[in-house]
Amino acid sequence: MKVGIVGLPNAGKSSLFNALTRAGAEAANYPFTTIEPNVAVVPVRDERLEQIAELLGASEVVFDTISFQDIAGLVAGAHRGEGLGNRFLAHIRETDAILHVVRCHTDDRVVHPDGRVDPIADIETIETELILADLEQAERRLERVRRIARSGDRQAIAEQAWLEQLIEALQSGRPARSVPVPPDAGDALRALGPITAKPTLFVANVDEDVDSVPEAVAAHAAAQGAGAVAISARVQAELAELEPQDAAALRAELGVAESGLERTTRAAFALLDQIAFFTAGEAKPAQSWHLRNGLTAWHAAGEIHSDIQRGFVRAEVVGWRELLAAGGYAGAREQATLRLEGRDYVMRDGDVLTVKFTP
Ligand SMILES: Nc1nc2c(ncn2[C@@H]2O[C@H](COP(=O)(O)OP(=O)(O)O)[C@@H](O)[C@H]2O)c(=O)[nH]1
Ligand SMILES: [Mg+2]
Repeated sequence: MKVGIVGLPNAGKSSLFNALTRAGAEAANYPFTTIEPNVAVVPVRDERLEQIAELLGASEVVFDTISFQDIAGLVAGAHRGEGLGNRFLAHIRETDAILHVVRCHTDDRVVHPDGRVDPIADIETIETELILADLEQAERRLERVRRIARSGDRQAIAEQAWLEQLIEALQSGRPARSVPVPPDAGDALRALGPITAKPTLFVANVDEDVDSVPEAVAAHAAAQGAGAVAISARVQAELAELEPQDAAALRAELGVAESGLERTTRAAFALLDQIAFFTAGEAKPAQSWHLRNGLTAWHAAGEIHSDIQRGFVRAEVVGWRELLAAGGYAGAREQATLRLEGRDYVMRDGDVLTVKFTP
């Protein structure tokens, strides 16, 4: 899963990126990977998995990862190529979700590009750029699809109708997510990849002594069906630089919720409607995985390995709490909290899964 971090210059994107990256490095047993200076693959720490690993005597703990990209350079006029805008917009198009960092803190030592602190105006500046970028892309796509539609291709005809509606919406400032794709238009959404249809999480970069999302930002997010979390990017970045004990001491002193970053990563997963499941056994790695909510044991097997999915026979499933309560798999079997399930079993968040398969 790839998440792009956007926001105006000085909003706090790099601070958040650094905090997420270093915290991830700290949580992992292995070094995180930096693909490019602005891309980091971060393990998603999950205490449930740590408990399971300890209980079962796992050989190691392997957290699922999430990749963050710090996308700088988004300014008013980016869709026209201002400040290398087009290149940055191309990066955003490749992400699964967007973290939109909004400056809410009032530290006047940090320069604001427009010389004032106005979170809603800032959000609108960014959203306008994203909408205009989508508009340009949609118009280009429409030209191509029109030509195909003329030959009578049904799917192209449906896609053309959708694109025309979409263009109208974008022109009046509404995001692409407000125009659903008709089922007969095939993979039109993937073909276009509109930025304003991506799930978005607003990150309110608040003053150190604030722990809630400003009302106006919360209302804006809610109106869009987006999430919102509050964080002090600077405090989180500073904490992430410290040794764990020192960080804990500073946190206590500042009264900062330890879960600031975890809250953000978790919110990002919830935003994408993902659930976590685990695989674990004695002297084997304990691993966490993610899967779209509503998918089945068969899909979960595919996350682990395509061979396991192909040879799927049945699944043994137990909730993480029940597994802990029973003291292990044997106990869970006795208490009948460990169940045999078929391929169509719908996975639940926190399930511990063992797939029986024929190689
Ligand atoms: N007081 C305060 N300063 C912050 C906060 N977050 C970021 N900054 C400062 O604002 C400046 C710009 O932050 P940066 O993360 O580089 O912003 P970017 O341009 O969006 O990447 C830096 O000097 C940060 O230290 C915050 O929560 N509070
Ligand atoms: Mg930056």
